[in-house]
Amino acid sequence: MHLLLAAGTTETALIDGISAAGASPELMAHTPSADVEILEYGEPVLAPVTPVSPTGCPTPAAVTRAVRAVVDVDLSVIDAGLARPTGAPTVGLGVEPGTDLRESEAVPDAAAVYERARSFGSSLPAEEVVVGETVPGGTTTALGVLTALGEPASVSSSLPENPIDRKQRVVEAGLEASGLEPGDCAGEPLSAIRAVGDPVQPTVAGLAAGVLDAGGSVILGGGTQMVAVAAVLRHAGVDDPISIATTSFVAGEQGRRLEDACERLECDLVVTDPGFEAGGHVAMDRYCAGEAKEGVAMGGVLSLVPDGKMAAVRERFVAVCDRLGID
Ligand code: AAM
Repeated sequence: MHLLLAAGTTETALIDGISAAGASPELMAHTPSADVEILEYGEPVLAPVTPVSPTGCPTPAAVTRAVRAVVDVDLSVIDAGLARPTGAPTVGLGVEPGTDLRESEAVPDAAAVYERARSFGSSLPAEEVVVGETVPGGTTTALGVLTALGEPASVSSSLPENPIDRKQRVVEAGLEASGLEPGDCAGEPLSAIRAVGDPVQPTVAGLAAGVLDAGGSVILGGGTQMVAVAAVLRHAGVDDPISIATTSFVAGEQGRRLEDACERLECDLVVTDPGFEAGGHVAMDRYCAGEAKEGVAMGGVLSLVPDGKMAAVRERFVAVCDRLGID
């Protein structure tokens, strides 16, 4: 199995109270760079911090790293607009960080990014891939794109209390700054991303479309951000089978809305519970309390864990947390 992880940034994450994918807004710029180092090496190398929420919940990258110790998963990281250096090897597709979605254009070159990612995806050996993301603020830009496309828009959050009203106000401001009404971008998904999305979205959608073009199959590893990517693909006319694999934390929070979205977009939905309530570790307790929930392909790779191996994943997760100094 091959994991394609798109790592990027959007200035949308700097909006007060919108994200917990980092201990502070300044540190959030490092989160994707550190996440991919944790996937590659088990700890940050060039990045100055381990991504934790303001209350100390470790990044889902730690879970994905733990799964990689149990299940064979090749990794390619695609630079989808990193704002800070990373010591992990990355594929460069010339993707720039995204601007605050309240600007008139959040991702000016969304269409070109999609095409470059699609071309890269189609050049890979045809196989089953998991495509994942790390982009703080990504659930807000997911709300933006779903709204611009006129899709029912329900998104999750890295915070235990989803600041959904705040996100809706941000998206309203973004649509207004772009001269758009909800639904105006139906059938034009790259215009939706250009106006109110983030650079990881056209990268993930393009990679998925390319892999499908080449005869491979795609698991979108993530929660509501991947619902937005699936909507982008469907509005772009991609009609191949797609599945979304997420965690029980997102599924539990979203309930029927997630199932309805997947039905509407004709995506299979796979939900995996890592059994963290049995863990007895502070990091697992935080996930059970609704922090972080998903990200960095956590749900995607958890779906690959064979029956009977989840206890081994939890053990490895504790070891990863120890190495990251989380106890
Ligand atoms: C990625 N790295 C993370 C993290 N994510 N490190 C710590 N906590 C997380 N939750 P929001 O829109 O609330 O910012 O949530 C989306 C982000 O949370 C994404 O970056 C996702 O990969 C996850």
